Amino acid sequence: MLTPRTSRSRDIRPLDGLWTFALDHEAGSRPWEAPLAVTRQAPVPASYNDVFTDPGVRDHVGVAWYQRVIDVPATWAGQRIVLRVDAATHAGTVYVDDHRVAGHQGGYTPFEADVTSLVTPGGRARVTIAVDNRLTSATIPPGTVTVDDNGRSRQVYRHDFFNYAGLPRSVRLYTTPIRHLTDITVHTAAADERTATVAYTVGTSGEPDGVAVRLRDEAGAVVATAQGATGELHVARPRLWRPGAPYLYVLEARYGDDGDTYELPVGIRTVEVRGQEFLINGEPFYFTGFGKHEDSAIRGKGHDDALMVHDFELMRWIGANSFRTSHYPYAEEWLDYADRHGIVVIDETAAVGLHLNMAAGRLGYATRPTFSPDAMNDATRDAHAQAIRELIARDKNHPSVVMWCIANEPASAEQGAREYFEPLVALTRGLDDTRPVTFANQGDARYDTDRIADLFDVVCLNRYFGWYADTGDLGAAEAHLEEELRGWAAAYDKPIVFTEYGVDTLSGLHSVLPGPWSEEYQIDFLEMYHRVFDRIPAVTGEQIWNFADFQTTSGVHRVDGNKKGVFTRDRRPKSVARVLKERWTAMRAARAQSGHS
Ligand code: GCB
Repeated sequence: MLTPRTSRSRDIRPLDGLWTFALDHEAGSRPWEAPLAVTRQAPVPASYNDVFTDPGVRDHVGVAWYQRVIDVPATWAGQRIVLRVDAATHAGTVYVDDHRVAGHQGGYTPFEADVTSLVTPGGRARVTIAVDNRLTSATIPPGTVTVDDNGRSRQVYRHDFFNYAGLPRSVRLYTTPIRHLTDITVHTAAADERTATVAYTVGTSGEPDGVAVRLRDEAGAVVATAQGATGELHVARPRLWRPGAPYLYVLEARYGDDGDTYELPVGIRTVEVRGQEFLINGEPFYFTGFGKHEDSAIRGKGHDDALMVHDFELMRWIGANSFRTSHYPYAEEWLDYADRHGIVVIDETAAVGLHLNMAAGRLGYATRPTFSPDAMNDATRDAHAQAIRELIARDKNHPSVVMWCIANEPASAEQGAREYFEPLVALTRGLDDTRPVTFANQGDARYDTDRIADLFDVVCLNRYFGWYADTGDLGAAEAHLEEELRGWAAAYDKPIVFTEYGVDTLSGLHSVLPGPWSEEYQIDFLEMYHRVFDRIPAVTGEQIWNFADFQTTSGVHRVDGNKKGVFTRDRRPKSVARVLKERWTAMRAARAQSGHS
């Protein structure tokens, strides 16, 4: 799938701004057939939940409606016109005037509709989008909707971040020529320093004749050309895309002499797992950074370029070289920026919460099987497969993406986990055999009880010794962490990346005797983990949970959200930030000295 970009053959009209907004019960039947009453207006891109002061909006379960009138430029006559929604969380149905033009399930990947025959250049059209935030066992992430005694729907889900909904990313109208490019896939390989290969496949709307591609370097000079819908570009003396030192070529694809043109940024790099090493361009890479969220006050998961650039800036300041898109695919702007600035990304699907019995053994709960017909079932797996397909279709060409993470903390020690995951891993590899595949393992599934880790290339661990277990006892936590890590390192000849470890920390709470929630405890906790990591060579990465405090559902475990951030929700550093900056900056300097990126 090609992300909309302008070119000499393509134009874009953003549809961001204020849309008329109504909850389902306020909208009447068939709201797409007439103008909605302008009682509320909701901003796009933004989640709707925290924008208004009405708890009925914040806690709404079900469909909400967005509507606006669009002007179609007269200059677009003779072009193909496409309406694209970057994300409708979690399901979207789109109408142009009275016609339903698209329906999509999955809240974090884009979808689009060819509306050429429904709109008139120089005319107007009414666009209506229904957004449904309900999570069920047939959605990713999964959830359950219950109805309480008062007839009110309630949404249950098994992840802690708030179930923000709406249109959190851009909506756009764009054009292509009628005969147009539909897709581009590139795979890069660098045999040695003298030559690299960019293998490409270009999809076209009609017969694939008249396809030409050329590769330009950053100075604009053409370094390779080829003809045909598939082929190879050979680049002499390639400049590689490296973490911290990115280099981007531009692949320009043309379809017919005066036809469609599309420019795709291309980073030449390789990724490989060898034994317990993670190699980028053949060199060992050690991940430093964070699990993040798309999350901020008021706009919820709404994308904002200023906030994004600031987050990247804070990551650069602190010495992070990577992040994981926990727990869903982020807006494409994140990946474009990561490509441009040399930040490494572990790209995750929205498969979070596939676990009914988290910590049940430890807490003494009764358990019921996670992988069963009335919980995570065939419909869940079908939705999960679709989530993988759409993630890879969208993000396959980003050099910053070095690994697919297909789930966060599934019940991987439970019966049925292997049967559930085996086909999904095969699907992922079938779609992209150039990147390693992983999942983030949860503490109930140890090296001796996990049933699926061998299917994957990298062991990613989320651990909370010293917080949820051994609370306040860092001595015991250190022993338990080390014992478990050594177990994984001995059992699996694979790299281990720590994808979560962290403690809730109330910014401003200080203590001479560091206890949980204090800033001092966060420092002691992270330093303890780092001591252990440094003793175990199989550990090839540390991504702290979380980059910033973020909003969660309300409950007895959280006070206005999850406070495990190294930064507060408004991006102020907690004391630990300087400690991390020192460690990661020193690690970066040591790597640079040894010639590694
Ligand atoms: C986890 C989850 C993450 C939570 C975190 C926590 O294991 O993967 O989504 O936010 O723990 O803070 O409890």
